[in-house]
Amino acid sequence: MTAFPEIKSIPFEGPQSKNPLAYRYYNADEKVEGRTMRDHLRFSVVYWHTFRGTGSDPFGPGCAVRPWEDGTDSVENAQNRARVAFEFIEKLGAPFYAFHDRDVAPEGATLAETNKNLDAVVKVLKEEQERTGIKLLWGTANLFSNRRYMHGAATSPNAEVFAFAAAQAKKALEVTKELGGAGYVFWGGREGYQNLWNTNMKRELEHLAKFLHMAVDYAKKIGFTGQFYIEPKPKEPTKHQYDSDAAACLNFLREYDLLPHLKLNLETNHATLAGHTMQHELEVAGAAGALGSIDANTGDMLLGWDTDQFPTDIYLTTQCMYSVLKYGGLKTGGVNFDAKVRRESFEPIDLFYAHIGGMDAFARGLKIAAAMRADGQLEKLLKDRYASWESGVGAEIEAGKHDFASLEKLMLEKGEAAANVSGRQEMIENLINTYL
Ligand code: XUL
Ligand code: CO
Repeated sequence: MTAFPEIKSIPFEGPQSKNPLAYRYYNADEKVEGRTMRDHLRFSVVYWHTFRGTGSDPFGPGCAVRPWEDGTDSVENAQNRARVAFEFIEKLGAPFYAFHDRDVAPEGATLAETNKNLDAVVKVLKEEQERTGIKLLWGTANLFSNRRYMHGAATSPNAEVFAFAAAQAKKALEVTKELGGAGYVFWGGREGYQNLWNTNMKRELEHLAKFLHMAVDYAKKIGFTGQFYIEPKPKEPTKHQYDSDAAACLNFLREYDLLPHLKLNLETNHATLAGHTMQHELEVAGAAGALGSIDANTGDMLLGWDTDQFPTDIYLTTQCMYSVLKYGGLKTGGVNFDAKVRRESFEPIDLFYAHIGGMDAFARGLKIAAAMRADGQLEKLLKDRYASWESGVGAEIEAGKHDFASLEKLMLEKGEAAANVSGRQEMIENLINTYL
């Protein structure tokens, strides 16, 4: 049985190709800065959108055509879907995938039954990983869909909900380890608030930190050595999510001694919801040594919500890959397409078009970013802009040789600071366009 009989595999045909089912830029074995595109980009397909997305929205039910689904929530259907997922990822040629526990297997009536269902599907995932060589980029627990999590999971006012979430995360960690996952993600889910009158924020944040420490401790106990990530998002589903942006996450991690254990998984549409660019979020994380992984997607500038569209904007992917290269490349992380096809794109083949477009856009962004770095003009302009810090008083300040009094003395002697130099923003933006 094949779910995508019309596709053998997606070939690389080069920029001249007119074949919509071929890569024009993503050439897995091609080297950029001495490393293959496969290793730079570490593309990953998400299970939740690509295999569980139905195209439902607040105005109507799902309408996606998925012939392999039998319409039941059985373990058997989930196992079959897992095989279809691997057929898709293999034909696409992506090296990784990512999932939530509840994407892959149905919930049972009790926690024990749910864990049993999960084990039955994980068995198939493992077989398929071994058959195809596709690896798990990261696992995570869905701690937000079930009604028990209506007030949050680790930040719930109901202590038994915290306990249930801990049990669920424990199992998800075990499963991630079992599948050799390179990482494990915590996204806030409903960890936030709708109304501060009924919320003890300090207590909730302490509980969230405790939860993360328990995860770190348990990983150590079972020998899970994958990277932990926290994924910032400012709103949706709560009006204020505690992990609102990269800076808020870093502050939280630092405050509760978690910074050595977690890096950031940055998502483009979450950055825009936070009123930032993705480039901003990448720079904030990179500067703190916490750039971990990317949830690649894009929002729609005319819509204010998390539309999770596939990224096709070369300017955006260039910015992403420039920052990634600048901070030493993706290590345990990857370019994970946390993106869904539009409701109107209801056919299975649309899943291919969507991923091909995203992968080509990132491959192109990688090549452009590498060309910018090889050329060195931007780097030089940046260096020149800070030239005053290379010697004299700038170098002395950086070396800790000054205080307010000594700087006052210097400026009283000089009377005025040296003249400023133009920021050259327009010239630099024009320069960037020459590489595109
Ligand atoms: C939600 C979101 C999640 C996380 C994993 O907006 O991005 O899918 O990536 O829980
Ligand atoms: Co995400």
